[in-house]
Amino acid sequence: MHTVYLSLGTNLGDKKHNLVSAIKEIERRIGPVRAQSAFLTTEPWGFESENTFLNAAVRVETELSPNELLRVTQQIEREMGRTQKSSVDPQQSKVIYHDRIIDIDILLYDDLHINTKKLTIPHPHMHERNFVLIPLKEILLTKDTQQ
Ligand code: PH2
Ligand code: MG
Ligand code: MG
Repeated sequence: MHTVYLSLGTNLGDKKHNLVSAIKEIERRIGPVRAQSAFLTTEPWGFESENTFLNAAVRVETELSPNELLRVTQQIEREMGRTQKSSVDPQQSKVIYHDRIIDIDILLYDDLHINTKKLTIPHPHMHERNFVLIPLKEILLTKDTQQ
């Protein structure tokens, strides 16, 4: 079994419902959710939008490998209606973010360090984002809520 921390974010539609639905799917397809942060309302970071975010973090036990985990999180995003992914503006080598129904990012996977084209763990930007760090800190040292 592996312990992973995931970050969730949404800034479109019924945001609370989006987070609850995503966490349900995580529980069903990835593994038992052992800890869940509060839902935090945050301002868009790194791009301009009139839609504020609702962010959260969860700790999950899983048998999935990092690549399988990535595949399943992306599958949940797609099935929930995520359309545009973040992209890189080649002119300014800057990331372009879009409003989204749901974003599920892998923050930590045990104490693994992975750096491939598809996947970087720990998440390379987590340390500079309060919308990630505040929910993560809330659950990092908490006990499991279910066995
Ligand atoms: N996600 C981003 C970029 N900016 N800002 C907030 N507040 N919350 C997010 O989840 C978020 C963001 C890239 O995925
Ligand atoms: Mg993200
Ligand atoms: Mg993402």
